[in-house]
Amino acid sequence: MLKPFLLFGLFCAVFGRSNFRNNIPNGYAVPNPCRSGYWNGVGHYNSKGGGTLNPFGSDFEKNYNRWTIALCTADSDGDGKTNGEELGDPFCDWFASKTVNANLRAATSHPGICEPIGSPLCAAQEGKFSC
Ligand SMILES: [Ca+2]
Repeated sequence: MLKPFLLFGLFCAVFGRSNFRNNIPNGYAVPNPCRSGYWNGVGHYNSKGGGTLNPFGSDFEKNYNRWTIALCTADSDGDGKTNGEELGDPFCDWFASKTVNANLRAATSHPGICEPIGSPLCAAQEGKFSC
C-alpha cells in the first residue's frame, strides 16, 4: 500500500527538483556566487539543492513554480537586480515552451543569493548558507 509513496519519495530524494530548472531561463547555468561553476539548487541555499529555500525559491514556489512577468521583474534576493536581469531575461519575454528565445542572454548572477556576498546590502543572508 505504501510502496508507491515510498518510491515517489525515493525518486524525489534522488532526482530533487531539477525539473524546476526547466521552468526558468538559464536554469541549468545559474552562476555560483561563491566560486566558478553553477548553483544547481537554484531555489535553495544549498548549491546542490534540498533544504531551506532561498528568497527566489520561495517566490518561485508562491508563483506555482512558473516563470511570469511578476517573478521576472521581482528582486527576490534584494540585491538591486531583478530576477530577469540575473537570469538573462532582461525583457521578461522568455517562455519555457518556446524553442527559440531570441532575447535570452547568459545568466549573470544568482536570483536567490544576494551579491556581493558579505556586503552590507546582503547582511540579512549571513549564516544561511556557506560557500
Ligand atoms: Ca536580485
